[in-house]
Amino acid sequence: MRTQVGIIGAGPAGLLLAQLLAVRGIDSVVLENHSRDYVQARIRAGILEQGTTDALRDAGLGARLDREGLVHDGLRLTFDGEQHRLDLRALTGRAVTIYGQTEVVKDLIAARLDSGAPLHFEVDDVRVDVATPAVRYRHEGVEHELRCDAIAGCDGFHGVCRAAIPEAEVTTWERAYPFAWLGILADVAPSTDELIYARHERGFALHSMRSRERSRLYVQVDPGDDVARWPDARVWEELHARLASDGFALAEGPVLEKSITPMRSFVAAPLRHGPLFLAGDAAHIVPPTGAKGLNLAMADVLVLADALIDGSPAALDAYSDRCLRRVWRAQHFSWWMTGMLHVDPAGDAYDRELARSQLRYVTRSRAAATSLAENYVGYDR
Ligand code: RFL
Ligand code: PHB
Repeated sequence: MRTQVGIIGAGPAGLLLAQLLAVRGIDSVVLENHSRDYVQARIRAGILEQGTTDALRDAGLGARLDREGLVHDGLRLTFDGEQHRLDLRALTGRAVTIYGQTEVVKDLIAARLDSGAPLHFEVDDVRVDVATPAVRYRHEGVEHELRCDAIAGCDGFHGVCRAAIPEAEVTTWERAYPFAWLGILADVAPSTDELIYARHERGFALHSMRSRERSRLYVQVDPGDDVARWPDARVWEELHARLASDGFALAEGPVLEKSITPMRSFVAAPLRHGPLFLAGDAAHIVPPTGAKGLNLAMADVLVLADALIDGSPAALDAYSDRCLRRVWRAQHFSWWMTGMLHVDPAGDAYDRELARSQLRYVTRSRAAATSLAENYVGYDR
């Protein structure tokens, strides 16, 4: 078998890349090791930057997004029992859109399958051969070899592509955090019209949503914590305490899903090794506090699609550095938001006062608010 671009991973990065290439007449094969149902049900990101929604529309995927996406012109910060509003639109001219990653992935998979272009689920034992270049894998018990001009490693943080690059040729940077997020999806209308990020002495909390009927909420927990120790009543009790502010009332509802996500920052560079290009979580991850992971993955493949379509050595060479500028800005922003909003269990009173001072600053100074806002809506210069 032969194709122009072998794409490993049917997450947002791999699927959008396939779509962008198809629109421009470049053929690809997408290989995914999980099932379609599993990939479509994985609850993750919820916030799309304007650059991401524009890209989805340009790729012909705007119809349901425009019908069901909720445009948010602002966000809320709650600390010391007070809620403050940041007007993203007034500060930056831009907004963000609530549209779940599950929905993005469903739309992309439907578009791919409707077009008849190859997307194979439940493939096993994917091996990357950079020298040939080729991807070898097993599907329904049969061995396959896929020869390609380029390989796109869109297989997430735990994929095989990054590991296919010799260790001596990659540099990595990493930061672990002394906390994790416990997230719930609740069958109840959101108690707020915009996201609330809260810092409380008991830890961080976030009130997000998936639609006008479904709420998505998170609380900071210990990294080694277990969902079994978090019955619904305990989760709601923490959310009530941490999100509390004058005039705010949190409505409870049936919990449909509950899971714990560890938090980490990570970058591997360069993003290119010969014909192999890493994109999205395969190359970099951020803690979710800045809502950047999905948007970075989409931004990478927009650059990669252009480079592959151009095909010149200069364009392909420029891919890594072009992406890394944005990636490092998002690394800093996500690390900074995380530090400001979480409570470090090993931190002291000095750390607490620094975080409170920073929060007062971003809610009172237009300059500081603008800095937060322009990073939140997506900064690409
Ligand atoms: P993905 O989504 O991990 O997709 C990789 C795909 O590759 C498959 N795969 C393989 N396929 C074939 N062979 C192999 N050997 C393979 N190994 C793996 C996997 O099954 C999978 O289908 O990476 P991608 O495409 O780079 O997308 C990245 C995003 O998923 C991620 O950055 C975001 O979800 C992060 N994130 C958020 N990002 C935002 O922009 N805004 C948010 O609000 C936001 N909230 C979040 C988040 C991530 C979270 N979790 C659970 C980590 C909230 C949470 C709780
Ligand atoms: C979400 O809705 O899942 C979400 C929103 C904002 C974040 C992280 C996650 O910063």
